[in-house]
Amino acid sequence: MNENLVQLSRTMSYALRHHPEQFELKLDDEGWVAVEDLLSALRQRRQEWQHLREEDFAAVIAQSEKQRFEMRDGMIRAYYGHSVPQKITREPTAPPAILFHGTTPDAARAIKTEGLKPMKRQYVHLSDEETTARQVALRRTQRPVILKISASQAYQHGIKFYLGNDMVWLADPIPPQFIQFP
Ligand code: HQG
Repeated sequence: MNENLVQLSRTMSYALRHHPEQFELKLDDEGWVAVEDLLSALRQRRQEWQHLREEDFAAVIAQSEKQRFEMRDGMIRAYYGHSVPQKITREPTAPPAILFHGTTPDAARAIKTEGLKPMKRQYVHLSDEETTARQVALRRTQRPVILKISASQAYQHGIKFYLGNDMVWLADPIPPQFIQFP
């Protein structure tokens, strides 16, 4: 993906996950905004984006290694990662038996006593593949700690899980009893 598209993708994440108000946007309950509204906000933002079109969003989506945005019927949203104050509603879904979370040694120590928390985001982020969890952790540390979550067990105890995209699962806080540490 070229640098201009990377920059566009970052700004789309910022607007759709964290600060829509800085773009005069309002996310609906499920995080959607009109493609046209995001386009016109971004066109004013940067000289290079003056002639931004829906096709540019489609290029970001097609060329990204991660599935970050969903675009259909003239609407676009982030699949996950939200930190906006208004809670983005997702459909609770039964999780697979095991999910993974990759983190740093320091965070892992805290998680051992406090459990997994969403921290600055709205949901805890998990993946169904260990390799994905490792990639997530490598953003922050050279020494990833991979936690194994007994997801179906947690689900049976009333912890809610939600599908983000095909790779990313979202969840409410997960107590340590459902987490296996290496
Ligand atoms: C940690 C990226 C202390 C948690 C990724 C993590 C993902 C605790 C950090 C997505 C804790 C939060 C989300 C506790 C959790 N005490 N630390 N009790 N509970 N933590 O970025 O999962 O590229 O909000 O382990 O690929 O790292 O942006 O979550 O280290 O899919 O599309 O607190 O963001 O996707 O960090 O990443 P984050 P995450 P994008």
